[in-house]
Amino acid sequence: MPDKAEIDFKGIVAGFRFDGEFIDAIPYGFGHINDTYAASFRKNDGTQHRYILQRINTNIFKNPEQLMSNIEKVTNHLKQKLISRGSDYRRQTLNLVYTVTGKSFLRTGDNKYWRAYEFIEGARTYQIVENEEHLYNAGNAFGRFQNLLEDFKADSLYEVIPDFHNTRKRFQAFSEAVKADAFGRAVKVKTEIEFANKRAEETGKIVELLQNGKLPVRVTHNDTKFNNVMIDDETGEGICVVDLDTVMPGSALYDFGDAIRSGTNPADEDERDLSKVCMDLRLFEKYTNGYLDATREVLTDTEVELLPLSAKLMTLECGIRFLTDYLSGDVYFKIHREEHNLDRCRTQFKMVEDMENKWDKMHSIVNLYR
Ligand code: ADP
Ligand code: GN1
Ligand code: MG
Repeated sequence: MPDKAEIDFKGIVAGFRFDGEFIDAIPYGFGHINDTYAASFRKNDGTQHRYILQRINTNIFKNPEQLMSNIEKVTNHLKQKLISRGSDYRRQTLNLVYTVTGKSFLRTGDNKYWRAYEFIEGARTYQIVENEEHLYNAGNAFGRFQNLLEDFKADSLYEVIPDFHNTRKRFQAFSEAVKADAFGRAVKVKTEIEFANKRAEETGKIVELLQNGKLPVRVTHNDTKFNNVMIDDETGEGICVVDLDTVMPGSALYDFGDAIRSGTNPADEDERDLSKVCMDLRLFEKYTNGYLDATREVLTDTEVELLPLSAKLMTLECGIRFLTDYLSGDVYFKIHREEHNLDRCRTQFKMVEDMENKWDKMHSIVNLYR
């Protein structure tokens, strides 16, 4: 996160159609990619309210205008669908706040890109699951999100990060990083490199089925971390899916797998005490039930059959990405301490191992829906 003092918030907020007088903007959330702030305003009647203000990470999203075009289209689609169902679109989808010139983003003089959303109050995101019903509800929310986008035209979206979940290509990039060993770190992570290498063959399994038409291409979220769904403070329901940067054509398996990776670990993603890290089967069951209760009629039998594999491959892929970034000098994911990416890699690999040990049980849970 950049030093707050360096940012001209007054100038930035003046560019948006915000209601009221700007009070302040404070860093918000725990994302690894963008810089997120909660911006507070005072209205004429004295009441205060907030907006989410985000600086888009243009090191990662090279074409923010295409990214914002995707988000605009997707949120408009979600809004229309929710309105037609009589649902509360102000809380069940992100709502962009436009700039004074009517754009979905503000480009500042220093060539930074900013966007804003209405703040969803009375709900929050969690880094780890505190209540297992939340995980059922998160699964259901991502499932409903998938359903609402069922009739959205995939080819109207830009592929903002090509091959985002192409696990095989992620493995190739990792192998290149090992070979280059630009920071002399490979020697420290021999065990992790070996762990990934042993599973190289498996990395192409989902991507190949998608490429040869055995799995359907759908519009998917692609970053279904548990902290990307807002949980209602009162009802505990998963009300709104956030973080739409990576909405692209993909596989429903990417979304399921990534959610299991993040939601079923009772510990933090960067926990150093690996004895605390596992893939909790009870949480797996909760998410699977929530997700399949919303999507079973939409998913093909092949998709359902491959749900456990997707959990393993998305977790392996994420671990490989953290390890690649560690080997490359921490250029992608924000880090807050030395070896942060290595710690994150280790939790992911521990989970992969745990899934391998619980393989049959994971299948038994999924098989109830087959
Ligand atoms: P990143 O891409 O960096 O992960 P997110 O878009 O996920 O950024 O936002 C970071 C956090 O901000 C989320 O985890 C959530 O807690 C909060 N957040 C995002 N959008 C909203 C919103 N519209 N209303 C309230 N909180 C939000
Ligand atoms: C990033 O933005 P955030 O923190 O929700 C990353 C995901 C990873 C995740 C790992 C655009 O997600 O792909 O799975 O970190 N997002 C991008 O925590 O690379
Ligand atoms: Mg996020």
